[in-house]
Amino acid sequence: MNKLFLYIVSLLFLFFFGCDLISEKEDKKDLTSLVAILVATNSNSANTNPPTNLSYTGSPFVFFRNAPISAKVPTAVGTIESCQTNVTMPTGISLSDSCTISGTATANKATTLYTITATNRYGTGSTTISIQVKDSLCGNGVIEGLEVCDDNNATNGDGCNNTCSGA
Ligand SMILES: [Ca+2]
Repeated sequence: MNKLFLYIVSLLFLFFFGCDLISEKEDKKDLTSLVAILVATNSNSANTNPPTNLSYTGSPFVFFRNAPISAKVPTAVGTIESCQTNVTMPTGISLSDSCTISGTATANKATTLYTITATNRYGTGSTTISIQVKDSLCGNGVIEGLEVCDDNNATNGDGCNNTCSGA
């Protein structure tokens, strides 16, 4: 009788202890899921930043008339949803909703400061850049705008022609 009782108690003990082990495993699974959710939520919180630290590499910019520019893509901490400039961009140059500056300037314009303001639902961020639009000068020794070559002079037949468009 005692042996049977002990046997039953042992079985019950094993049963509950076993269940506890399984449920502990489940708890660990839940904890892992919870951690994953927390990490995901935390990384999403980066997207709740206003677009601060807005910055362009290369300012002050000098654009050459009639030469397409390489797109100027800014960096910012938060996502940029819309963009504005306090002064109209040079003719032919556009500012996209993501604050990318691109296009081909078609008219010269003296050096001008532009305050670019990026906006999203959480706030704004601004930076000031300088842009000048001018003609390239053939014969100054610097390859500018649409020039193919520039040999420091405007003499034909000496390797670079007088329009700097070739030999
Ligand atoms: Ca030149």
